[in-house]
Amino acid sequence: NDKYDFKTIENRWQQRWETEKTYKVDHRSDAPKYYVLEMFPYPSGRIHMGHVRNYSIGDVIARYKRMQGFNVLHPMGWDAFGLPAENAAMKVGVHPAAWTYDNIEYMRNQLKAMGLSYDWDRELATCRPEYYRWEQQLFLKMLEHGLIYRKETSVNWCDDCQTVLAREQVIDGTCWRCDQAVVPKLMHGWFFKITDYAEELLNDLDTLTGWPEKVVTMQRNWIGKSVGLLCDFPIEDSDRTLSIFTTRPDTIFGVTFMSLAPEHPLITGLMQGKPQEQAVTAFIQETILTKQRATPDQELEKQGVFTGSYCINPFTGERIPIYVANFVLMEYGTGAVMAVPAHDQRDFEFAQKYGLPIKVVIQPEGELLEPSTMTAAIEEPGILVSSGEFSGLDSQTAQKAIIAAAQQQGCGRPHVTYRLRDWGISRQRYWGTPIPVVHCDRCGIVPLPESALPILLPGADTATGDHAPLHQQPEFIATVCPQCNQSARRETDTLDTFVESSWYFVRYTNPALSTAPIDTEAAAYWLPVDQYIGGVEHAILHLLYARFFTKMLRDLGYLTIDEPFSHLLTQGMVIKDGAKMSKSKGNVVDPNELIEQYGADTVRLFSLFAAPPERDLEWNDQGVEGASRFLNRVYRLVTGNVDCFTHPAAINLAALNTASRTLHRKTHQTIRRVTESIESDFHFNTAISRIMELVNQAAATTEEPIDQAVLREALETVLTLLFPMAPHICEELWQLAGHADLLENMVWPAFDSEAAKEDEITVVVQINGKIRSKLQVPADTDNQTLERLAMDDEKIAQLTGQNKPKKIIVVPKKLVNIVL
Ligand code: ANZ
Ligand code: ZN
Repeated sequence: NDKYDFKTIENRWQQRWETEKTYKVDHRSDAPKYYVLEMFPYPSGRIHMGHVRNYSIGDVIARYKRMQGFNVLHPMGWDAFGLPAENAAMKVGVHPAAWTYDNIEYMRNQLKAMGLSYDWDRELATCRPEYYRWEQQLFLKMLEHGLIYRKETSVNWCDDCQTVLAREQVIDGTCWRCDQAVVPKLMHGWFFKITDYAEELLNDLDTLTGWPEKVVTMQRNWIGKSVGLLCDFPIEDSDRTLSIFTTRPDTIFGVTFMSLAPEHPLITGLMQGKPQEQAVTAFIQETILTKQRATPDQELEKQGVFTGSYCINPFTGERIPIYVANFVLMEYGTGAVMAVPAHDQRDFEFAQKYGLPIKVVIQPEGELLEPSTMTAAIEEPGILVSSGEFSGLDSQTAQKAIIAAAQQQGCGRPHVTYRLRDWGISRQRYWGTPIPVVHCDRCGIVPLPESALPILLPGADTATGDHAPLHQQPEFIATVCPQCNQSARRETDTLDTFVESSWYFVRYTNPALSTAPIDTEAAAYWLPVDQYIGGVEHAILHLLYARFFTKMLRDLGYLTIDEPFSHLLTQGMVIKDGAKMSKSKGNVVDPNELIEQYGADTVRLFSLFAAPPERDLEWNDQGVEGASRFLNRVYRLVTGNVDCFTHPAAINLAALNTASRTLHRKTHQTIRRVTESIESDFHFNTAISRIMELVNQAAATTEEPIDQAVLREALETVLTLLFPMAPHICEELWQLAGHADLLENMVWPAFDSEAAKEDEITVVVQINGKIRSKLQVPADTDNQTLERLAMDDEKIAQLTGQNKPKKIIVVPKKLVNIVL
């Protein structure tokens, strides 16, 4: 009886999987396909417990589906561009490329030590020219199809470092590196027209029935569709109009002022020559600066200033003062708001602060609103008052009527707005995909021909030399215009790294293809991803961008699907001592040390057993010990009973003693329950509990001897069901048991429903202590069911008639006594 030597066992099988390329797959197959994908990691240095959990879940699904006869695509790669590499380069003085490739090397070995069933031939790293050159080609295709444009936006600029700073690099308004004050700077940037797809991205959320409802809702809110009225207010003493967007046209008679975004283009004209001009200019500068420094979700105190101009409400003819306000966004609607302080809380606070009138035009049921006593806006719909011909209508009817009236008067029209903005993809960084265009003084912006690709990142191939942002690299910049052959400048922006992760799952379907970005045939076979697994922190941006890319690639002729991921599993965090595991909290458990100490199978098993995948996993050291003890137990059980495997597998049911029948039943019940637990939301934790129960039963000492065929069936079942979770030990024991075939190639067992059925027992039914009937029921019938069955019994029903029982006493598995 040998000891469970996980090190030797795991090494042996990992080597074999590697040399035999066990998990290599091809799309030319008659088998049904299954594509399981875990969000690929950023090569930060080492894997952490979150990775372990994520990949263990994915690996169980991959192995389970393979055993069910699917042709399973399970790839792995590296989301390898990004800022941390540049930061590390600065901190420890290595080239970002060297840092990244070293990390990939190290982390790949860590993943291999976990025994994950990836098709390693498909491994990709987004920082390799073999990947990003195709991204550059897709960029050119999108440009050609009008899906990309350039516009000027304000960025955070450090004059000292001559660089654009990301939000997180601005600390209290100063540069994180040199402490210089950050200034706003207008700069041209590239944008993807994701808003062209806003409506489809919204509507198709309804088809994502395999996604967590929470994630669907987050996406819906992010897209943020609003339906309302676009209305023009004529500006006094001018031939121009001020256009506003409102979702509450029913409140238009309650407008008492206008609020413009500080960036609104009409402001200059409105304040010109007015005594307010200086104050307005100062306010605008101040506001733009504060906004830039605030974090995106920071709530700013409402502030504003009067421009000195008025416009006219087209419905009432009233003069409306025009203000500039810090809470109005230029990028939403028209950048101008008709303010209704009685019915909008922001406007209410603004009106109170600046002493502006409040006019009630919606009456909620039962109370009469009086502006002077209101403490907050009443935002609920109601009945219109003081609204001319529309008074008396309810909000909903009035909205339609007012939109129609505006249309008729020619001052407005129905309008739909989205919160979703176009996707700014320009980064002024080194470690990213160069954008393949040149700037020519004669020809303007000229896209490079495909034959010029890839535009290599300078110095990345040798991992030496300059890794400053490209706009600081004159040798990179100098080029010739492909159109006029005269000297020109290369674009120096690189792509947002979210672009790489928007289509990597497509490239996995044929990552080696050297003639096109996408193998349409392979993609048609493998896509969509059947199961995607990753952290909920990617619930909005990454998933939205990937969905956008899928639709866009479909329209460009590369794909035939509308949605990339049919099922999504967002796994919970790994926490320790009540907090997320992180370096800064100092509560990190290193997976490597655990694998060294306990083996990969134990670590996998623990991470699957400790919690259902969608919930947070609370780390505890005893849990790992427990998983280890269990695998040792399985090892002893199988090695101690190898003789049973020489016994023929056929079971002679009629000849079984009670103990053998019980084990046979338990085996089939376990197959049923484990399969159900996996099928229903991948609840591996309950699946593992069931397997543990079967192991207990198989190891239990019994009075009568266990039939050898039954024992063999039980042990083989344990190994087969446990294989997806702890593949090394199961495969090893399968071989020890003398099997010629690999467990790897076994089919997931089907359960025999006849065998899984509990034995029937007889339960006596009494009325007032006298036996009146008998029930034949499964032995595991619970008390409540027994009561119900007793009351429903024909004889009992006759005898009790209309009498309600005073009491029902149940003696489990024996009798039911009804007291009348
Ligand atoms: C008048 C009004 C009266 C409004 C009322 C609301 C309540 P959602 O639903 O999020 O789309 N708004 C429009 N453009 C804006 C901008 N650029 N920045 C800030 N606020 C803006 O919000 C639409 C409402 O937000 C619009 O309807 C407008 O205020 C405001 F009792 O118009 B409402
Ligand atoms: Zn030119």
